[in-house]
Amino acid sequence: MVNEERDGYEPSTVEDKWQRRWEERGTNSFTLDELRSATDPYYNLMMFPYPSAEGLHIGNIYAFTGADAHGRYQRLRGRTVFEPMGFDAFGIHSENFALKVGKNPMDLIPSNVANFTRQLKRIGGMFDWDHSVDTTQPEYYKWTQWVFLKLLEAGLAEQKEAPVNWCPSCKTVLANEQVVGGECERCGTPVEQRRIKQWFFKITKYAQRLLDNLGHIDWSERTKKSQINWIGRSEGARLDFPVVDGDGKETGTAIEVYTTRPDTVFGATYMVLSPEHPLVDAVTNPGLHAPVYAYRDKAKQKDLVARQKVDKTKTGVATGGFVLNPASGEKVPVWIADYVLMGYGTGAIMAVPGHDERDYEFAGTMGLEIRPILEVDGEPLAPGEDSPRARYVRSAGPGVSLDGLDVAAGKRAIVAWLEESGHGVAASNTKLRDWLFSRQRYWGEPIPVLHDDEGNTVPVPESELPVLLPELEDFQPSGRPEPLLAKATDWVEVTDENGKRWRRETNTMPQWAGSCWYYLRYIDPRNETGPVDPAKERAWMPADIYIGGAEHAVLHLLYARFWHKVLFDLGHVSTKEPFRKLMNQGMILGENSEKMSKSRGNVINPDDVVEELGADALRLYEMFMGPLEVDKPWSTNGIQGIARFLDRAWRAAQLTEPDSGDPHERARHRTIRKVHEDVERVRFNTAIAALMEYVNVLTKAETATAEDKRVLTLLLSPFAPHWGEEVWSRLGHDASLANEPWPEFDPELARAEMLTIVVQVNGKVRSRFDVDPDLPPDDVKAQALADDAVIRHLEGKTPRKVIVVPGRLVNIVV
Ligand code: ANZ
Repeated sequence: MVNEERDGYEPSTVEDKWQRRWEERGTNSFTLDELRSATDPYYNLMMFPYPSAEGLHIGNIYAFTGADAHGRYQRLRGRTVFEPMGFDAFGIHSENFALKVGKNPMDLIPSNVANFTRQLKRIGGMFDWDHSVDTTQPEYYKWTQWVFLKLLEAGLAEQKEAPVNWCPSCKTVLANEQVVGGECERCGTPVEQRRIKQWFFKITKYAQRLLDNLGHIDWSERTKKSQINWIGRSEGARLDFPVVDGDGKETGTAIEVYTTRPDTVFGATYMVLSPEHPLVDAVTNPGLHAPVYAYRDKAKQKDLVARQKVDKTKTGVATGGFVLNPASGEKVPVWIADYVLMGYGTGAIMAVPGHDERDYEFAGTMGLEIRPILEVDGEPLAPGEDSPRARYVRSAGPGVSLDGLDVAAGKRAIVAWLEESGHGVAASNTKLRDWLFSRQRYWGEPIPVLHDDEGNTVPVPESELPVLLPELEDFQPSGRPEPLLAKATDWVEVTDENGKRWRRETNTMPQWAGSCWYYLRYIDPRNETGPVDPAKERAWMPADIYIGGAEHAVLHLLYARFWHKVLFDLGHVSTKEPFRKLMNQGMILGENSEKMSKSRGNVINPDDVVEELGADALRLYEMFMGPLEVDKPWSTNGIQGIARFLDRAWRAAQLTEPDSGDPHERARHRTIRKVHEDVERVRFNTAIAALMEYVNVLTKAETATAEDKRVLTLLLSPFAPHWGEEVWSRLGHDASLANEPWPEFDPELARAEMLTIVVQVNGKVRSRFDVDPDLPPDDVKAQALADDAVIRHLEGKTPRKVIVVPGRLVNIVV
């Protein structure tokens, strides 16, 4: 293939050689002293991979290469860059694979890790292998268990029986975050609801801070939004509806509801209790016990997420009981329906079918009264609709009237009246639920607590950590909620020094545990006395940038922030947030923009690509495909073009000096400026395009100065590090280019020659001005429309069309 044309550039030998040298010279590893004393530290963190048996996929390589190019750039800029790598190896993926091949995951993981390490070294990442972690190693999970004990001590871990999501295919419970549209996030199986005693972390206590601190970190808007929505904070009121008997007399009990729209109380024509609500028995008319109980039993089997869907056909049954609407004094019927959940608000709602869509649908199905109480120009608002012009009607009762007010005023007035009259209080709520943390599978960290026969639970003393995961021969999940570890009877039974017998906790931690704090352990992975040395933690945290997949927005990223805040409160870390800046890379798609998958047969194997064209071609190609955050299709032609570009650049670095002067000075400074500005914004694709242009300039001239070669090599090196080192050494340097300074540009020399833009109004030339050739078309257009002569010729009319011909012309049609 292309090798004959390569003029001596032979990627496989060059790449092998430099990978060996980096390792021998410790180019990318830190000593302890360097770690402690770095004056300008830059913690370049990327989401660590789970080491599957298949090896790294091209998407992993994409994320890691983007992060690595960024890290290499920061290093050339003079920062001390820490770029660790590790393995997130507990969890159901590894366990299922182990079951499939009939081996213990303990025996499989090391070979997967070895294969991943080989591949990661092969792509030339600047990884500091002396600071690697593997979450399944006892010296690592000892500290994961330690964090669990800290949460327990702080009163943030509790065991309780509750309705939970059960995935019948994964044969374990799931956290709410793992249920997407009623299905298991991992395998797509509809989840079932079960009542089982489980471990929960009280993440809800941190909801407000998890929200508030989003304002202080530089994260993609998309991810922030996902967290805000997931936490789901709302403002409203809680109000009491007294229960009345058949004659309308108050029984002394009241049912409290949570509503975000207390102002719509005059439109509340019925009430709905969650089937699990504790007052269902008390309100149900004895004659209706049979249908009410039958409905309740059926609801138990449904999962919580499916129950909340707006478009789901609503079901429910009347209890025959009544409550009083506190504002209107009317008697309204009480129903039970599964669209109201026990775990949210108070588990009871005032139903306002005139304005709430779900209530509207339910009322329609059940023939209940629909009473809109907000109108615009005499027309009622539709359910779910909002308008600043809406005013209340039919909203007056003993003690309060909202008629004629707008919504903002109505909300204030009703809350004031509720509080004054004692019918209710202003209240807020969050959708976030406590984090269900235990799992019934084998391949996870044991939870370090002991239980006795009387139901007491005690932590395993810190000195006895880690609680080692026992080796189980048969770890096939049973499908019953009893955890697998219960089978390890020798391990489960413990006798303490007083002869008292205990049973070990047999639930394991979920796959999210190890990844909640690995970025701390990277800094100090061999520490035996604590999770991380405080001085090193202070030097390196928070991570300056965190690059990884967008799918972790409300799973890993929420959990890690929560653990970090707890560790901060307990004085174990010095920063409130773990990750200062977050970037999400896009996906690499198949050649036809479809997802890559084994079943489609369109998976690109990175080993094959590296074998054929070299790691640098792969790296450079992936970075050239487009902005890091965007999804983009793979192109075999594209990567071959990039391999040829590396050859051209190789030859350019060997061109002879010009006879005199510095003919490419301006082009060189322009290139430095463009590459610098683009790389700074993580716009690698346009930076690479600028380097291609520069290589064309040199190639055409058939000359290059030493300075041209120095600049080209350094600028290209973050993307093609092996190529860079080889060229650098051939230019006569002994030391690695990784510690060289990043080239600087002179703004005067970097200024591009200006282009003259002609502006036409209705086909006639009316003005001219000069612009920088890099000015985006929208800015050129804006400048044309702001031009004095143009404004005169527009005579106050609005242009119908503005056409920009880049670099030449703006045509305005009025
Ligand atoms: C009356 C009303 C009128 C409501 C209206 C909304 C619109 P967010 O905003 O998501 O927090 N609700 C309260 N508790 C519920 C539960 N346990 N299960 C299902 N729905 C529940 O939602 C708050 C609103 O969701 C509450 O405000 C309540 O309906 C409903 F025009 O009360 B609203």
